[in-house]
Amino acid sequence: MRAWPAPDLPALAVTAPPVRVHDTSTGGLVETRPDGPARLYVCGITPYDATHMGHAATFVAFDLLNRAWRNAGHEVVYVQNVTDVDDPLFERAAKVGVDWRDLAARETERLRQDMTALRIVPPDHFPGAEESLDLIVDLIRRLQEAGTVYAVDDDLYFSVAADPAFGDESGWTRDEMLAVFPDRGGDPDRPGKKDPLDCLVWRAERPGEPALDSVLGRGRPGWHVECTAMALEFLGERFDVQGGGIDLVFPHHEMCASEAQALTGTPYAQAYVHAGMVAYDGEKMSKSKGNLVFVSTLRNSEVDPMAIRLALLRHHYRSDWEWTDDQLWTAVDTLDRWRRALAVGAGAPAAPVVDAVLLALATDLDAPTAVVAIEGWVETTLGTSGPPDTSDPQAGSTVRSLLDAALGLAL
Ligand code: 5CA
Ligand code: ZN
Repeated sequence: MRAWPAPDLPALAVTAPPVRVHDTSTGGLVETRPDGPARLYVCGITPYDATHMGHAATFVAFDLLNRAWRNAGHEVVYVQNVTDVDDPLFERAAKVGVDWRDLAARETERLRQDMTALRIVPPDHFPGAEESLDLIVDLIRRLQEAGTVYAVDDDLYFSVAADPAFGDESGWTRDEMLAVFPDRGGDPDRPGKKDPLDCLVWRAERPGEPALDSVLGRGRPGWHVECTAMALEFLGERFDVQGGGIDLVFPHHEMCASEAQALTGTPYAQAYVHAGMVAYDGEKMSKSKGNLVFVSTLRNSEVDPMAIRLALLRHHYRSDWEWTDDQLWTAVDTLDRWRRALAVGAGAPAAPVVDAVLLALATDLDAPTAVVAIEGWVETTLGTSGPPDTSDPQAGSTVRSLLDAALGLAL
């Protein structure tokens, strides 16, 4: 699919440090060491509703990674998928009486506009599952040939026993996995399965359900194998970072990793990076619960998208936090001060703040620490407590470029 227009990325005069991120599978910080272009896959939306603050927070987090890599001198190949063949989309389309393809197209277009407004660097590949059907089916057939897939009635399951490393991505015990599997799309109790944790890779057509034509017959792929196929196709084996929200640690990323590992014998990704969950009204913001704040609603109320972005950046991407509207209004006031400081032209010395911001972002994408460093420069430049410091004649333009290149804030 078509992605969205790229924002300008100002070049910085200094090179940022190597990027370290928290890897779920090892439980600690790892340095990314891209061999050639840095390769990133982020699990994108299931397009049945508009982009909410939780999605936006996750996409901003991986946008910080993309920018940190670029500022460290790497090229980046970024893939973000659109899950346009899956149950929640079909269910919503049936409920509201619209064609599922029309619903997916409408919400994907809204995402493009939201991502453009938030200055998210677009993916180089933005594949939908339906348009990728051939390569997904091809992967299922290769899994079949490798003896890792079996049939239950007319459906096909991936056998987790085929992967000795199953469980390594999440580090979860079987009991922990079994406890959440039914609520996260799994069917542990289906008769005929070899292991309750095996996951569906092909669902044969059922009366009244959408189905696609393929060499496997009429039906549709399972969710996990869609992402595995798209990631391997566009990034190859052992790509640098698999990203997404922490709700995807199990089963989604575990199953993706297992399918790839069973087939290729090599790890799927080098690091698994997960963003915390944004809540609203006391619960995880989710389309199924309906407790949502949409980016598009705020955009349509003339809210400055840079204030939305700053409100998100004030939270570390790995923390779970709750959205409240006052955070947005605080961000509007903060940006007003920042713009006043930038308008001075000269300002407090820029070099230390450049170093502090780039180091914070290279250290597990620590945007809150970067924001504090900017605040310090703004207050010194404006002279909030003492005389204004305008000793660096280039400070305004240097900090403006830094904000844009590293944090995606174009002021
Ligand atoms: N289409 C699948 C991934 S292949 C999916 O999870 N879609 S989604 O629309 O539910 O979520 C899109 C992305 O936003 C995923 O990376 C998901 O982990 C993340 N996400 C969903 N809800 C939240 C939330 N409340 N807070 C933070 N991130 C979230
Ligand atoms: Zn995914």
